[in-house]
Amino acid sequence: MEKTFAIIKPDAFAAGYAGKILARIYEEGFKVVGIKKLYMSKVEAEGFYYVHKARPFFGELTEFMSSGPCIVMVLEAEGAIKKWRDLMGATNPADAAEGTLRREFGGSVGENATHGSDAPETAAFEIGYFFSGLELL
Ligand code: 3AN
Repeated sequence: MEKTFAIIKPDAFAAGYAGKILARIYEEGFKVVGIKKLYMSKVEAEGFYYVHKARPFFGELTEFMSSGPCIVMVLEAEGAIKKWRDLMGATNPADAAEGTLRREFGGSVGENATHGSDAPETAAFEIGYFFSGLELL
């Protein structure tokens, strides 16, 4: 079993899509090992996205991620990292396949409803950034 880290981003949370996204998560067979709502500060968002700090959209991205509450989760399944990224769809909702979360709930490449880890090392970092071991029992 593999774990991945996921976010229902501020755009999707504010629009009231959290329930529908969680329903999809359960329908697809993920186990929700950790879940909480939080309102990230700019500094916390910058720490989370530090790998993107040289990218031109870093300021926009961290402003957006600290613009409102979100839901952070740890999801478990066989091949959870790829499985969750497949369910999310392409980064740009306009390119995302029919039936994916970003296609259904995303508005733009920046405000694209969900986040998911892209590799085992990033999943380990991202899970540890937001969750303690005790929260994942
Ligand atoms: P993904 O989240 O699909 O792995 P990345 O790693 O390329 O995509 O980008 C990280 C996050 O940065 C994305 N989720 C997206 O919200 C944001 N992002 C990517 N490209 C842009 C862009 N051109 N303008 C604004 N935000 C972007």
